[in-house]
Amino acid sequence: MGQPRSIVILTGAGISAESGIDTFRSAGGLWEQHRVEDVATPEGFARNPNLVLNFYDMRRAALANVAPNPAHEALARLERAFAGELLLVTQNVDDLHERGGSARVLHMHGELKSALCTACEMRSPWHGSMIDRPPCPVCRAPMLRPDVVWFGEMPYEMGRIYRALESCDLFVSIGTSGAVYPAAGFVQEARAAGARCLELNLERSEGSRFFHETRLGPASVLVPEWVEEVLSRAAE
Ligand code: BJW
Repeated sequence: MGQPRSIVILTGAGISAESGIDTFRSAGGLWEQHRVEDVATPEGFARNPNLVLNFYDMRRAALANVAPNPAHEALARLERAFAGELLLVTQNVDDLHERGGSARVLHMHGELKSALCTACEMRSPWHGSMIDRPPCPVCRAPMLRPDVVWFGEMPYEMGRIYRALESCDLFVSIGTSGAVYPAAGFVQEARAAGARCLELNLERSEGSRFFHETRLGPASVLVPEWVEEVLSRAAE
C-alpha cells in the first residue's frame, strides 16, 4: 500500500516480553503461575483481596527492574515523525510505552501505576503498594483496588477505539495472542472498514486469518523494521 494516513496500533504482552515482563499465555507465563479466576476477576478480588492486591503489588514493584526495548522505542519514534493520525492502544498495564518515549498511549486494560477507588470511583496515579489498605487520595476511604480491567469488566475508552478503527487505513497488531475480547475483534472491525491489517508476532495469533499479512519474529526486530518502512515511505 502507499503511505497510510491513519494508523491504529494494538499492542499486547509480547511487546514487553523482551524487556523481561512475563506474558500471560506462554509456557511459564502468568496464567500458569496463577489461576485467572483468582487474580483477574472481580469475583476473585471479592473472595481474596489480599491475594489480588499482593499479585498486583509485586507486578507494580517489578516495573522498577525492567526497561523499554527497541520495539517500544520505535513506536515512540513513529509517534514523533508520522504526519497522519496515530492511535496507540495497548492491552498492557506496564508503563514501558511511556518510558520508551510515547506521549499518547491508550491503556484499554488500565495501568499498574494507577489506583481505582471502589468508594468514590476516582482513578489516581499510584506508585506504592496497596496491601496495607492506604486511603484514596481523593476521598480518603481505604478502598483502593488496582486500576486494571478484569474479565467481565468493560475496557477503557471503547468508543474512541472503535471510532479510530472505523476510520483508519492501517491496523497493526503487535505481540498479542488474540485470545481476549474485545481487543481480539479489532482486526475484524478495521478490516470491515477497509483498513489493511498487519500482524507482527512471534507466532500466529488466534485471529491470524483475518490479517492481510503476518510477519513472524521478535517484536524488538520486527517493529523497528516496520516503523522504518512507514517513515521511509513518507519521505519518498
Ligand atoms: C511475542 C514475543 C516477542 C511473545 N515478540 N511477540 C466470547 C466472545 C467475546 C467476548 C467474550 C467471549 N467470552 C468471554 C468474553 C469476554 C472476555 C474474554 O475475552 N474472554 C476470553 C477468555 C474469551 N472479555 C472480557 O471480559 C473483557 N470485557 C468485556 O468483554 O466487556 C464487555 C464488552 C462488550 C462489548 C464491547 C466491549 C466490552 C475484559 C477483558 C479483560 C482482560 N484482562 C487481562 C488482565 C488485565 C490486568 C493484568 O494485566 O493483570 O488483560 S487478561 C490478560 O489478557 C491481560 C491482557 O491484556 C490480555 C491479552 O493478553 P495478550 O496481551 O494477548 O498476552 P498473551 O500472553 O495472551 O499473548 C502474548 C503474545 O505475544 C503471544 O501471541 C506470543 O506469541 C507473543 N510474543 N513474545 C513478539 N518477543
